[in-house]
Amino acid sequence: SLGDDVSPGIIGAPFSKGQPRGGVESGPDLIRAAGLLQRLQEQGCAVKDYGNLTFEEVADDEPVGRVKRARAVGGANQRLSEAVRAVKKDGHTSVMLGGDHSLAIGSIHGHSAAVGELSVVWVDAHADINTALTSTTGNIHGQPMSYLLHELHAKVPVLPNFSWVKPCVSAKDLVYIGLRDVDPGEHYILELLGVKVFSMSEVDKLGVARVMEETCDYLSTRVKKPIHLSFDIDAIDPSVTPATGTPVVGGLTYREGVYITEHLCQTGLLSGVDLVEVNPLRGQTEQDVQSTVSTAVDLLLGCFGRRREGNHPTDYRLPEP
Ligand code: Z70
Ligand code: MN
Ligand code: MN
Ligand code: MN
Repeated sequence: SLGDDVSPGIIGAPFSKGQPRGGVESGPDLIRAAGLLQRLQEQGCAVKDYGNLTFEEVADDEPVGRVKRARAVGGANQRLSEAVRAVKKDGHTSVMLGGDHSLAIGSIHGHSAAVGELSVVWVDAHADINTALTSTTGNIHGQPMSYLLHELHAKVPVLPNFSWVKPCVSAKDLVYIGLRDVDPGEHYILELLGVKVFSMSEVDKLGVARVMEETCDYLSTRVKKPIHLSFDIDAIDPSVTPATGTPVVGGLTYREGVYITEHLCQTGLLSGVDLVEVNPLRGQTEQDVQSTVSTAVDLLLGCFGRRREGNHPTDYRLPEP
């Protein structure tokens, strides 16, 4: 089966301080409890679970300008960056289970530290590219791409516990899919840098198959770089994945989400994955939480060779009568 040449290395990052709502730190354990590891093994993946990271409490983490909990976010991401780098050096495709989306700072930084230049596919309702100075909320989960892009380096102040962060992604190597809630400062940045964006309008216009073809054509016009997929569960429509901090109407269907992961898997270039912003405390019912978590699992299975037509083991033999 397709899964057997890729080996996911799973890191849990139970961290929520990039945004104000508790609950998102339960994401890693919930996604595991829904059977992620067993189901990856069943489809032929040699999966390794590195467990959950632990994060230091930070006393006196006072706002820096408008930015909230900078010291905690900086420290957690430094730890995550080292962990992702180690998982990549062990030969795995890194899988970071969040936690909130501020964790993409450490995940992408560590991935790039191990393998060099990356392509980044960011699937999200939001662009998460505010700088510390354009952000109106001060929540760092709305800012991670600003710390990672070379082109924004001069526009980003160095926050406490952020001095280790070095920009490692070029704007031409970034593609967004699923946007539908973009702040004015973010829209300005996207246009200024000429970032490739497939908002929900483009998904409607082109269909997801053409969006993925164009995404991969765009990213491979120069050299084929390893791909980092950063998937915010709020990219999917809240009718399917309601248990998340900031649901936005008009999102990707379950099938569009799964198709994105299948297509990226088939490139053979998928080298790191984030699955973030699953928050069980934001679901109204148990069914809300279950639907959100099982969608997260299915997106991850799609990243590692699951085919909807069915997978079969390579040693399958028909029973003789
Ligand atoms: C807004 C901000 C955001 C997720 C909200 C929202 C960002 N642009 N991201 N929920 N997952 O705060 O910067
Ligand atoms: Mn989002
Ligand atoms: Mn525009
Ligand atoms: Mn996000």
